[in-house]
Amino acid sequence: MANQWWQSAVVYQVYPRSFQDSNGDGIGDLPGITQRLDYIKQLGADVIWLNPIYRSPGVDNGYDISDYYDINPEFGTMADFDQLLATAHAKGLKIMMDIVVNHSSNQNKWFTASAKSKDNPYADYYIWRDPVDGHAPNNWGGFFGGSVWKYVASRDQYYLHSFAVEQPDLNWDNPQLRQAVYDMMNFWVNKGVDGFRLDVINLISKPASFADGQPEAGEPYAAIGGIIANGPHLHDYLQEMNQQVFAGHQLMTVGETPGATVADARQLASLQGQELNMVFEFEHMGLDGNPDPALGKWNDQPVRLVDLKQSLSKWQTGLQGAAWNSLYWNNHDQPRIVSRFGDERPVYRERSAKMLATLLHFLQGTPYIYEGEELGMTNAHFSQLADYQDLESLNAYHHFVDDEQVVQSDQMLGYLAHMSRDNARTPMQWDDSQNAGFSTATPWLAVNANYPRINTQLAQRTPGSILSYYQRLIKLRHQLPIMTTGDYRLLLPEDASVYAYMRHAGSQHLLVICNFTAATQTRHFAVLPADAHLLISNYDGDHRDVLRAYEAKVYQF
Ligand code: ISL
Ligand code: CA
Repeated sequence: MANQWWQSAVVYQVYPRSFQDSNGDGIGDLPGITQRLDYIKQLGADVIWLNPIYRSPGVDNGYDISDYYDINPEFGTMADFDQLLATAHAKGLKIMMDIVVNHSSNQNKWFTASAKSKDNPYADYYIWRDPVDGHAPNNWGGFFGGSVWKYVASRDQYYLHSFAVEQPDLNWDNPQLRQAVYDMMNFWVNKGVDGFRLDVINLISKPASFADGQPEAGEPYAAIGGIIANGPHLHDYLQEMNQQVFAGHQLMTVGETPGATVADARQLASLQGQELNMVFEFEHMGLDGNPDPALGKWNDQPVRLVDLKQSLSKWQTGLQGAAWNSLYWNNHDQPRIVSRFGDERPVYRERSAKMLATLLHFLQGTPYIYEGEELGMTNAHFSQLADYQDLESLNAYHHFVDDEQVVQSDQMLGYLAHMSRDNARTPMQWDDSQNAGFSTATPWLAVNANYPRINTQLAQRTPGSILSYYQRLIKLRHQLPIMTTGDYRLLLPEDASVYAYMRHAGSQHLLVICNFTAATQTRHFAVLPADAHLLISNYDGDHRDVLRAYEAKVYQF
């Protein structure tokens, strides 16, 4: 049995900038979210994860925080936040904050003070190094391209930034910085928030040595991700945070941990509860990356189903009984799943979206739904660079096309259309009115042109919609403990077209079968008793061994 509330919860992720604009400036905001809480409640979710809403210059859409104690004026005021939290709580919804403490904005007062001199109270809040032979201290390159080092004349030193230049990394080896972070988190706990999603939290402890790394062939810099993840004091710092912030509260905590392995997660998200409740792992999000490692995620090829099974199964069995999984297909950094692992063509979009939902929601762990996923929202299909806002996408284009000249412009635009983070960030599609009911003004990022046929109003009126299917899945999860806690066993590991697995709890079983192709497939499952009950399916009627295009079905016995 699940014994923690967050184990049987379902999370709905809201990207505030793109959810609902309430004051006609084209930017989603907190009052807009408050207006739409009933929609999330009707979906059946228990928790809302809010992407960062703090004061920020917005270089990385709020992941560059200039004041951790204040609200981004584009999103509203602290009173609007208090109202959102109180209204959510009154409806039985919890709110999880996104905490970004691997780095801050360079406009944070901690940083402006730190940059002034080597001897002020904030001097050691960031990671400063002397020049080496008049150059940057080493050859590390950041997540968003370029060197991780930026020179500041007032200190005659470089600071480290794993992401954009405007996102200096905080120095977690400084106990005062750590205390300042815990105090800030406690400010939000004392307001009554219900949990935290911790941005790139496995990067906070930097390695002892800052020696050069090995760049990929043809690249000027060594990618910092693999160098700084899982630093020597990561677990110490998280245990300290747990004691100083989480202990004694019924919070839900999830760490974003790019590059984390099963072994890492067993410690970070151990059921013993000394660090975090769960982590976001990225293995299944990296399977369709470019075969050329220098190009990283930029690719336009589909995932191989066998790889996907292998990866998800490794995490299911690897954490079973020891730690807790978070389950997701989408977030604000990933392309839309129906366009990525499903089939967005109009005849298959609904079936394949429901098939993917079935696969995910019957796994062990806590499911996360990203806004619009429950409608089967698709990739944006932007065709020119000017359509994009995301700095990762723009930097990558300039790096590979203009600077390195290793990718042709058309090819890179194809990669962006497949993988850009902006695919997830187009405004929520509420109805078929102008701007999809998101805003009365021109939205900050274009609305997907398909909103007249993909929107919540239409989904609510259409029996059998993807939305209604998500409602059913969530309801089932709340009713059937086996969905949360049952053991997982993969069937047909080498099958390139059908993903099938079982869940077991005592004498109860579930058999989950998903056809990942548009072709009819025939598979016989000897384990299935003749009188097994069909619990849910994305088709009417059941032909047992026959699987229609993107058919998904779950038997209970
Ligand atoms: O977005 C990615 C791949 O496209 C990742 O490399 C991402 O940068 C990484 O997972 C960290 O993401 C988080 O921190 C970033 C921020 O830009 C992302 O939106 C956030 O989810 C820096 O704060
Ligand atoms: Ca607004």
